[in-house]
Amino acid sequence: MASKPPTGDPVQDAPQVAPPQHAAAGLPAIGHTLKISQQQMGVARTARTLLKVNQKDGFDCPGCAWPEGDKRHIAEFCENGAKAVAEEATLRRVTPDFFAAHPLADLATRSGYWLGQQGRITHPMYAAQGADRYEPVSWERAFEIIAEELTALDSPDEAVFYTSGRTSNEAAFLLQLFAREFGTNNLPDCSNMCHESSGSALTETIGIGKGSVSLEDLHRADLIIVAGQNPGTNHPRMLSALEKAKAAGAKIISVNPLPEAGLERFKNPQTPLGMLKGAALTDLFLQIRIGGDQALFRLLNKLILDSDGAVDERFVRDHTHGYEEFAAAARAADWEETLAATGLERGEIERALRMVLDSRRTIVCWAMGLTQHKHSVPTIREVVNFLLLRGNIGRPGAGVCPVRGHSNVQGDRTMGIFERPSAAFLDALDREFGITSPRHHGFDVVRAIQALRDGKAKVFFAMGGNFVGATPDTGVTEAAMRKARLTVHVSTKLNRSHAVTGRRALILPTLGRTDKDVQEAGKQFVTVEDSMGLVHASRGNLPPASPHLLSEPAIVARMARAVLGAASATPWEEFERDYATIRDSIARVVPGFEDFNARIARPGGFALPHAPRDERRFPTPTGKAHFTAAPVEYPQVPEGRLLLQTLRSHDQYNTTIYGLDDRYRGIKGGRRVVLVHPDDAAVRGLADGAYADLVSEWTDGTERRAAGFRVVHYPTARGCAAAYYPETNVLVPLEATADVSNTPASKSVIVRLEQSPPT
Ligand SMILES: Nc1nc2c(c(=O)[nH]1)N[C@H]1C(S)=C(S)[C@@H](COP(=O)(O)OP(=O)(O)OC[C@H]3O[C@@H](n4cnc5c(=O)[nH]c(N)nc54)[C@H](O)[C@@H]3O)O[C@H]1N2
Ligand SMILES: Nc1nc2c(c(=O)[nH]1)N[C@H]1C(S)=C(S)[C@@H](COP(=O)(O)OP(=O)(O)OC[C@H]3O[C@@H](n4cnc5c(=O)[nH]c(N)nc54)[C@H](O)[C@@H]3O)O[C@H]1N2
Ligand SMILES: [Mo]
Repeated sequence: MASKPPTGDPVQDAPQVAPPQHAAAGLPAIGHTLKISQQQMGVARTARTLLKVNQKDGFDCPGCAWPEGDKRHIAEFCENGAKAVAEEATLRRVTPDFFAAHPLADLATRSGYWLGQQGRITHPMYAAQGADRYEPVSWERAFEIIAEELTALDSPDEAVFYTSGRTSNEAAFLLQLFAREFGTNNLPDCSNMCHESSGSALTETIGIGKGSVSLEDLHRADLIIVAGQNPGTNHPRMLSALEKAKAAGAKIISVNPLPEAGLERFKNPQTPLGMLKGAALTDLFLQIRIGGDQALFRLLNKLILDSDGAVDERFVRDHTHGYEEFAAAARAADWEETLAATGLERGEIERALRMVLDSRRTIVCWAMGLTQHKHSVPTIREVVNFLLLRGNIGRPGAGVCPVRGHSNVQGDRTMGIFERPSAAFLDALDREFGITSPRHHGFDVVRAIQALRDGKAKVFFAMGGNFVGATPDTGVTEAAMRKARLTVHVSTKLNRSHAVTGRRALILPTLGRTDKDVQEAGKQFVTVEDSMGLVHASRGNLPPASPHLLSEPAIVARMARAVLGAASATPWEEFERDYATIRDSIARVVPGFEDFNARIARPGGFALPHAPRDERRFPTPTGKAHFTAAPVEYPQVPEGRLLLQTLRSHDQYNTTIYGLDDRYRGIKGGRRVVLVHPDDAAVRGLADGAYADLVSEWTDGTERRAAGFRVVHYPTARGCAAAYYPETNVLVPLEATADVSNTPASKSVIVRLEQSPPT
């Protein structure tokens, strides 16, 4: 049997602190996996479900987007994947009785942890204007309400359709089609807060916004640089790939303000020796200051240029553009400035350079530590410069590896979930469906919040996710959302976004990855694309959490019929009846999906084309890869302030909180902690265990406060601090975004710490 969810709230947040660990996975990980799984699912369901994760006949893990190798283990999942599965396959239920007992005002006082722990939502629910709680509503009525509000708008651009990255290709394709047929490109998605900076930088420089390496490339690399990423927690299966690469002789450089346990040593739970000893992963740890990466790569580029024979001149000549201008800028890189920006020592950078020059095949992997800064796009462009210099794109064992977050965030974008779609994509869509898609760009996440705030957007629809929980400037965002005429959330579980609603609000409960999906034409499967561009099928096998759930494709199809009515010639009914018909349309609209249904039937799926990787062809306007030469930037932190990064603990999936521990960092039983270097804490008179408010200071003179954080003396880089998201979203100003990509700069928030009495 599963155990009962927690009842008391606020859940006691009383962090206990031990020294950080130096290895990831191993036996404690297995024990923790089974404990959490059994609390949610009971013993039998745990076994039945976990054995299907990432198998060729099973479902895609709803955790991260790391690819599966071709040879699969019986247990092809990790501790955190298992937790993601347990969250979804839980036996706990949120029924209409629950909503009767918990008015909206009550839900609004609950923590995200408490809300999520209540279980799967079983019925469509509606909060009418002025109502104090949600009540059950029929699906027909729910779609009527959406149609009423959408058709009453002055312009289709007053509606916003958000997507979180778990949505299948099929559902994503239908949602963007519906939005465009309705008349708007307002399709913000979680990617806007995540890898948008990578997409922007890569599209401009190599012509495609996706990573260029496969798992085999990682296994073959001489040098892997992991910058701004914590795979031990967020992509645990990546550690197996790093272990394999090391066994074949690769070297690893970690670039991070924090010493992350997973990158230090990995105890592979799938091999007996691994369990016992574990493999050391990192050869060189560069403990960089937050935001110092562009300066680091710029200097490395100068040093490469200065080293005889280090530049791959033939590649540069035949395949690149803009070299001279870039080289001039790189030659001007300055040691002193770089040391100040990075906080590193000269000897460390020289060691890194030797490893770079010794490597014939180099891969750079990165995640949020590189993408969520004001200067993230130029930072990632500098990484591209670094790889181009030595010809490290478009050959085996080398390339760019942005490691994606949500399990289908990359696929959703491929399917057209994008506020700035290309004309070619829209032309193909219009041809297939006989529609005229709008050509003007739509709102991304931050612009959608601004539009809601300013009364320019009035209906908000979310395909999954937790919009108000995940976005910056919580106070501003929640007020903006409350101004909407209607908010609609297609969800599996409760979260903050269900408590902070527009005047009318709907919750549409849906099937998850683990649920069996049966439509008129029989049992259905969906497809997803992983971080390396492999597309494969995902089949749930559990009886759905409730008989009243609809699948995501069914919800979009029915919404479209209710809103567009007879005016639409799109076969929405057929799409709902048989998802293979959706794939037939995708095959005609999206390049790389030709013959989709036949190719997806092969076990393991297929790889999407990637011109730089496959043929060393760069689909940029010049047909070449572009060197770029932006000025070097790094955060300027005023005297007495710290640079705060907002990151994930080991027991959370974005805004879904599995538990209150962060095992590898030695934190237990609480999330309101701030990690500070002991010397920085001492200067402020903050003992380990003291409590402080975090006060962010923005350039317009405004301040934002998050109160009552336990100070933890921690070996982070000097001048830097770290605390968990989403609790710290309140500190990130809506206008603090990355240049070009407009991604919230949630990894570089200037804060001061004010000692506060313990709470
Ligand atoms: N279990 C679990 N898995 C997940 C998620 C989850 O929440 N839980 N989330 C998923 C999603 S959507 C995503 S996007 C990914 C996120 O995966 P990550 O990007 O690994 O997640 P974060 O916790 O944000 O960690 C950021 C890392 O970058 C480092 N860092 C911060 N600032 C800088 C900097 O300026 N320079 C450098 N070099 N490093 C820096 C931090 O110390 C930290 O190690 O994980 C995905 N997988
Ligand atoms: N300060 C700060 N803010 C950040 C970040 C950060 O590092 N720091 N990271 C950013 C990043 S990288 C991301 S990706 C975003 C994440 O933003 P989101 O994707 O919006 O947030 P999640 O917390 O992943 O969404 C969880 C909710 O998704 C719903 N859900 C789960 N599975 C399914 C499903 O199968 N179908 C449907 N319809 N719903 C489902 C559940 O109701 C659950 O409560 O947050 C961003 N915000
Ligand atoms: Mo993400």
